[in-house]
Amino acid sequence: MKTKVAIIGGGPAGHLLGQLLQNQGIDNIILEAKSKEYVLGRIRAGVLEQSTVDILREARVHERMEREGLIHEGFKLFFKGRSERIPFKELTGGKIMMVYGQTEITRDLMDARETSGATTIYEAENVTPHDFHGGSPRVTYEKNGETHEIHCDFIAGCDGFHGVSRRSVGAENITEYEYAYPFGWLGLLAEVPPVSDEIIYCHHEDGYALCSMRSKNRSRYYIQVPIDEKLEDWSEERFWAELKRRLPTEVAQRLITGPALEMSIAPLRSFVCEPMQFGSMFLAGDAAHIVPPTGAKGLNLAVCDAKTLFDALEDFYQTGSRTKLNDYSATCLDRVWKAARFSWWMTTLFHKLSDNPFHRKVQLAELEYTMSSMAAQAALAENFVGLD
Ligand code: RFL
Ligand code: PHB
Repeated sequence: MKTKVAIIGGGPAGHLLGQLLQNQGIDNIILEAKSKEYVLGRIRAGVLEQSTVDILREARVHERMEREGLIHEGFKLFFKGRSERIPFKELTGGKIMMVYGQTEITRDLMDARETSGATTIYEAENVTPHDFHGGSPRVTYEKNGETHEIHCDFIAGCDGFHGVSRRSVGAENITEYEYAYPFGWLGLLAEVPPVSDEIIYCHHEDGYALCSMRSKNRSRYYIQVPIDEKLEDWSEERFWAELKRRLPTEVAQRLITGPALEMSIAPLRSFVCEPMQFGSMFLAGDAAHIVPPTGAKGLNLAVCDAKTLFDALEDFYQTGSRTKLNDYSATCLDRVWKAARFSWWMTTLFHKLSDNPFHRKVQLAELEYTMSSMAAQAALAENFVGLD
């Protein structure tokens, strides 16, 4: 087989890149290790920056998002019995966030791809990129016991943190920066109305809590748990009781509980690899970087990478210039490190970091300072809605 761009991974980064290329008639194939149903069954992010909304519009997968997505203009912030609000729209000259699940974006992109007739190979096994430093880049994979080979101009490694693309790069060509936090998030999704029409970030002495949503009838809640916590030790009743205990009383009293559609624990990690380009292979999204979800940046970064790579590929196919391709790493990493910094800052500000009361005192001082300073609130808002 032959194509222009072989895309490894059919998550949001891979599917969006495929859609943008497809719209411009640039031939591409997506190789996804899992089935379509498995990919759509993963519950992950839900908060989109304005720039992500704009890119999805450009990709022409915006109709359902605009119908069903919820526009947010601020978020709530609870600490030490105080209930505050960050009006980010007001503080950023009009920028909003959109609540629309990653699962829904992926579904919209899959539907658009099916309509376009582009090729996606699901349940592709042993996907392996070859010769991306040489003159004949290609990707091999196995399906139904047979080995296949795809010759291509470029390989896009969009296969997430545990994917094969980054692992295929020799250690001498890559630098990895990593920090694993000693806690994770226990998340629960339920078909109940959200406790608030805005997202709530809650600092509590026993650990962080987050109240979010996917729609007016579907809520997503998280609580901080130790990294070695076992999911089987958490019944739904125990989750709801602990969430209520961490929320201010008047909010806990309003909380509507219901059967869980999904419950899972996600470890929190900061990770960046440099560079993001290796010859004719480019990494995009979680394959190149992971941020803890506290700043809601992971999916937004993946979308920005896919768009930056698309712009560079489009320029190459239109003009023959490699300038944008050669700038890909530097362009992405500038934004990635700023998001890594913000996500780390939000994480260390809100979570219980240790049993040492010094940490909590400093966190409370920082939260109080933030609420007393318009400049600090503006900096928080500017980073939350996404830097240009
Ligand atoms: P994805 O979504 O991980 O997609 C990668 C795809 O590649 C496939 N794959 C392979 N395909 C072929 N061959 C291989 N060898 C392959 N290995 C893997 C996988 O099956 C998958 O379909 O990466 P992408 O596209 O870069 O998108 C990134 C986002 O998914 C991610 O940044 C966010 O979801 C992160 N994240 C969250 N971000 C937020 O902003 N807010 C959140 O609440 C939030 N919650 C989460 C999260 C990530 C989680 N992970 C990674 C476990 C919750 C979880 C549990
Ligand atoms: C979510 O809705 O899953 C969500 C919201 C805000 C975050 C992280 C996750 O910061």
